[in-house]
Amino acid sequence: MSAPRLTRSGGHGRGAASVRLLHLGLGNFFRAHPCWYTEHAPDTGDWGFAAFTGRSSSPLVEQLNEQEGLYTLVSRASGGDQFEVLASLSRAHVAGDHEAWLGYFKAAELASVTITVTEAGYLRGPDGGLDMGRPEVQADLEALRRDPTALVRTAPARLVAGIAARRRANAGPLALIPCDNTPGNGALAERVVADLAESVDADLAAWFRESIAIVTTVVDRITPRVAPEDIRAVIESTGLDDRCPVVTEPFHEWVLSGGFPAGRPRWEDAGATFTDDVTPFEHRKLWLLNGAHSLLAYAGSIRGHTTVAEAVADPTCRSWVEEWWAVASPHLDQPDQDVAAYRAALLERFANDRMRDRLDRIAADGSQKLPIRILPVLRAERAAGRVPQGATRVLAAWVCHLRGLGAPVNDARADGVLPLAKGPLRDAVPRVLGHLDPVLGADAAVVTTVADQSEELAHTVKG
Ligand code: CS2
Repeated sequence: MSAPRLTRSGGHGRGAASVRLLHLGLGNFFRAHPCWYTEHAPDTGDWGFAAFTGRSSSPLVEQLNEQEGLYTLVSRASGGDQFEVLASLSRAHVAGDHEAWLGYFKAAELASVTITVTEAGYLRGPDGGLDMGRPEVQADLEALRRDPTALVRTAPARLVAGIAARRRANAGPLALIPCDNTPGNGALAERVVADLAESVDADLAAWFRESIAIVTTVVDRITPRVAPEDIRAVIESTGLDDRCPVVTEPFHEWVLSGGFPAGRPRWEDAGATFTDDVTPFEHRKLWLLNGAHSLLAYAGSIRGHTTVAEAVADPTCRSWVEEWWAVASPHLDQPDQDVAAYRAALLERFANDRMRDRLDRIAADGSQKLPIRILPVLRAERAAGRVPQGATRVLAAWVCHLRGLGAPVNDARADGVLPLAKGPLRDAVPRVLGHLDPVLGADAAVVTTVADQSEELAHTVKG
């Protein structure tokens, strides 16, 4: 007999809570993290999510709605899996359901909007503000000026459209909670939304500043892509046919700073940390976890590995991770023993070989990731007169990746960056580094070290 489909009406999970939380960027991370924290808050029954993808059609949205928002979270430890049905997602929508999007904003019960659109989704220009020169931003701006309820496509415009709808409905304040893995994500989201709101209507921008509380967060939970065998494992273990499970690690961290004028679930009782300043947590996570991830993604895939666990089991890659951590750790504002414990825990997380977290997932969008994961430490080291080999090696591995070694290039800025990496290595390195930061591209000591390490890395592979 075939397994019954996972659905609320089939008696699984619990009833859908009314929607008081809205999410932009429905994907695996959202389902493994904000949904998990909401599920584990003691008042979970009062807090349902409605979540939207950025796409006009999405098999995931269809599957989730067939399952009435339910899905299985597989928490994958090195010793075994735990299966849990999460029920905090009440409704899933495609991007084109714009009326529904505006409808949620108009409802006074809506308390928070969480966002995961990746750094690239904020469409920032070189000055950190919204890049008004992009055709898609211009198209959305014109549409909003013509009709604030018109269908718009970019994340900043969708947020502005929602905020305008809330203002017209006089539905009161709410919190905007970006959960993207980028420093100062609150200020970043605030800036691009304010820039667009200002261009649409100065009164709207003023209302946004008064009424929308901005929350800054640090999020952490490694969430690999789901493989077909994961779907089979869920059916075998739970006896339920779930077409869209999520696999994640047991570890999770959420640090938040900001106000919640319309209330929020008791996420602290699920383990979230509320603080005045997320910066120390942010640096620790972005530099130690994500910096090492990027190093493994490029250097590890060049050395023939497919997953993080395989790469970190390679003594050469592992020594490069330790070398990067030795450079980065003294710049953290935390007691040495805490940093040491965090590093030890990270090694265990990376070594979890049941996760199959693919390096090509992490290799994507290096042009966006390296400036926040590696460059702050590299700049601090240069200011102290040092050329930190542990940091330059990550850049060297990225240069090799752009030159065709290891994981395939998949980068939002590929058109700009790939041509720079072509040609003789010693000409390419200053161009690529200059794209990340003109000062670096002109720094002879860094350029020479990166070029030497790139040669060494390419040679290790051939040798
Ligand atoms: C990874 C992150 O994609 C990447 O570059 O480093 O997705 C990482 O798995 C998460 O930040 C973990 O919280």
